[in-house]
Amino acid sequence: MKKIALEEHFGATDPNIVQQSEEHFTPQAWPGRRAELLDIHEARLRQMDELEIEKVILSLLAPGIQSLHDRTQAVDWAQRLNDYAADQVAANPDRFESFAALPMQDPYRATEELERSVNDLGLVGALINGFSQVGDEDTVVYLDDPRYAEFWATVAELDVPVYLHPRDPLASKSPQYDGHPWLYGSSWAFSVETGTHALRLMGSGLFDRHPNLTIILGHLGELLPYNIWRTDHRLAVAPRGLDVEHSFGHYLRTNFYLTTSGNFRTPTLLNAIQEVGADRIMFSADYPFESMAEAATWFDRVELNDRDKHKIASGNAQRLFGLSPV
Ligand code: GRE
Ligand code: ZN
Repeated sequence: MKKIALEEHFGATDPNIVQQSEEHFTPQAWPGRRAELLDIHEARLRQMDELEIEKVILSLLAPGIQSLHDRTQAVDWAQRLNDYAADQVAANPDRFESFAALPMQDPYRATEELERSVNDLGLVGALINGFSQVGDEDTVVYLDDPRYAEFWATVAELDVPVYLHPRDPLASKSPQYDGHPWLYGSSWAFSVETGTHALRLMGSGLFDRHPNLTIILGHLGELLPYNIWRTDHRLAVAPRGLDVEHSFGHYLRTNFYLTTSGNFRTPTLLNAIQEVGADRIMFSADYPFESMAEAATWFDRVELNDRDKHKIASGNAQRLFGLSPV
């Protein structure tokens, strides 16, 4: 089945950001993954052809710009990497689009860079890797912070989605993981961190101020579809100061889209469909951190009615990003 995929990462050596991903691989696996991150038009495209992935929306690897605590460096690298992304799309616009990377360390410059990326470079939205380190390594700022009020107003005005992508929490702020390094990364901490970040956005009233904002979450919703009923159920009894217009379940079904990136599990997909509906789920792989072939062969074999399967494969992404039919 023809598919669009939208959590598909690239790296670069100028500026040299690709090495950020090294910690996620064994020394044996790293050289191959590094090459896959740096490649766009060769092995990646060949696999897309084989697997009927007709279009890919590219994004920078994680944590990317979000960990560059020096503001000037964050702004400079984001600009250069977005220029690079736009050049890659221009080299094969039938098969590639890209999200922008944004220097959230400087809200004003991040807003400008989003406008430049969308209006001048033709990028389709932004992918933000969770909180940003600002000024020094230990200062973390989440996207519900009041400093981002203008940024979110601009996102709403431009009417582009923001992909909220995982990063690890800082070890200095995560005693719950002490002595258990296997809980970091994509096995567990990524999802807890990102699902919690999404709940912060909901609880901050962001979607009351901007009811048309669209946030995309990968990995079939970073644990949220499984637990959202309970979260609302308990908040109704003990709101602890929460003051928003709707339930979190409402925001999840209204302001979020979920992708299948890195979560090729049919019962989990069916649960997500039951919680948010097949209109809000989109195929993705999470290449090269995950296998494009595993993602595609799993999805192609999932037993689902044709209409919903087509929506998840490509129809929803086509509509959300205004893409031409694949
Ligand atoms: C990702 O970007 O999704 C990712 C990483 C590192 C390891 C696994 C993974 O950045 O899925
Ligand atoms: Zn990813």
